Amino acid sequence: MAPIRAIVFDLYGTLYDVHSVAARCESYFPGQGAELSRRWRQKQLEYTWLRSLMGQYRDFEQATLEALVYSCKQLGLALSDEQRAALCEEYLRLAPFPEVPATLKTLNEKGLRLAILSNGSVNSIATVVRNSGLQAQFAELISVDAVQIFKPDMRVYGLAEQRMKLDRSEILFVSSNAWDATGASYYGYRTCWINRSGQNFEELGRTPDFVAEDLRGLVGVCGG
Ligand code: 2OP
Repeated sequence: MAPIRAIVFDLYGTLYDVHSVAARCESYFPGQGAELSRRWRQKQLEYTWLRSLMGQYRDFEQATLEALVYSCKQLGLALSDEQRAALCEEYLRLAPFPEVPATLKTLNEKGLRLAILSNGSVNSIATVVRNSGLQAQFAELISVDAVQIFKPDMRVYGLAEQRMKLDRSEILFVSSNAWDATGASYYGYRTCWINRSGQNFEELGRTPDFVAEDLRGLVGVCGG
């Protein structure tokens, strides 16, 4: 088994808390913030999968906007243009989970190269990472824009191997999205599923090589 030389992270839900937008949702729609945030995230993912299957790629920012409009209509919430712009802007200011900054620093100090591979657009990924001050932690920021199709298409996972100039056997892929970890596993990466909320894994024919409650578990996985 080749030693792990790089860790490639999913972004939304893995490094950054997508539900950090719930507070702004709640300020606009009191009592509906958490539900809107939950439905918005689920519809956003559904739209990425559907657009990939239809061959109708639009970037993640567009999918995020369309999912917000749908979710507000579904909940009967009157979304103004200003609110729509402000909520989508929140997606560019997501908060990293508490343990992320220190753990990324530790992993870098261990000599591992770190990267992000995300459905996000080139602009979204760079903006989220810059807004959280973590840009120095990553050797590569990799967007599906390069292949114009979303995860879990195999062409997406191949981008990390290409950009990192490593063999897939040398890369650990990390995601809190079990379907994403499954796709990476089928591509040939070793995978770590970040299971923050005690969920069960997907029934899609693969299981993760490692499971951790948060990123701190990676330190042990990579020779703690
Ligand atoms: C990401 O690609 C899957 O949305 C998740 O960051």
